[in-house]
Amino acid sequence: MKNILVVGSAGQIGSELVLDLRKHYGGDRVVAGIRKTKPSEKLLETGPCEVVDALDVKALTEVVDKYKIDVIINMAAILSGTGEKNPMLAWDVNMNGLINILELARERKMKQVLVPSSIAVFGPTTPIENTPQETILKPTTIYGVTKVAGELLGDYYVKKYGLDVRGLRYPGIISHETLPGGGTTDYAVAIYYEAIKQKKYTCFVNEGTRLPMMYMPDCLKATIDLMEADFDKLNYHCDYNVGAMDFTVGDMVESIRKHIPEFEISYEPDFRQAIADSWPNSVDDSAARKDWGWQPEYDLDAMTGDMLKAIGEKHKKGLI
Ligand code: AKB
Repeated sequence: MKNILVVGSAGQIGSELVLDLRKHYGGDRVVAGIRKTKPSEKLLETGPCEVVDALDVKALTEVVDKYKIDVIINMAAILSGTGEKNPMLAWDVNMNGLINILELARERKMKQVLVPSSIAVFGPTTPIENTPQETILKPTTIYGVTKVAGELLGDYYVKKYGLDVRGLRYPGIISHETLPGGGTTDYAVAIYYEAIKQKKYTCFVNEGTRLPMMYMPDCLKATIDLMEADFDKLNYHCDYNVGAMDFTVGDMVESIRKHIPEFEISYEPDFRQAIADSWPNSVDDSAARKDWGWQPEYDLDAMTGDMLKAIGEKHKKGLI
């Protein structure tokens, strides 16, 4: 049996991952680590919640010992947009937070650490279409720099200490439960909320911007599938490409108009356009498919139907 701590449980992925992990492993075996924000009712009702900041080693160690944690999932990160506004903060949270977790996992001989990476490891000189698993990693954002360093650091702990560290390169993640914060791909969530609320949206990247994206149910599946994969079958550790779908903003508009024909869009690209332009259009995830059976389920239209339904219900109840 595993005792899991999710650091960054209030975030877009963490908040849903904790609930999914609790279904798989049992509520009391999955501790939601929250830094400042008040945990949601769902998190509080389904299992333990503790204040955890990866930069506070003493408090982190106390929680790990209290719950006999042997698996840590580190979902705490400063994303690409916020990172460009505050590079030192991004370095501190993304690198010092990570090494604190890896060191504690090494000292306590933990079973596993999951360290998410991102398509932000790629840069303008990386092949843009069907980006290979092994390729040029020269990002132009501080977030990307920390993600490349994080992948290498995780791999180092695997080789040097025999610690089981794993990670996947998330594309933009789209969900309706918790809003993302500070990322470049946030437009792909905001567009659905504004389609329901205002029937119009001003997008901060242009119509032709194409990026790899994934719907949250696939993101949760990828994360848990990788956690469960047989270590001996892994040819990579902290850097698996995972694809699901890729589309332009224009494609999203078309998909939304199948449900809301009057939806209007305008474009005011800002500094995040250059970040989006430096990332791939699509990724080659054949290594993930081969090594641990990765298989996404959702395409753009299936996701759009689901997103609009869920956000529409929240809107009707006056929750947004
Ligand atoms: C971001 O946009 O910064 C993130 C990511 C792709 O890692 N969503």
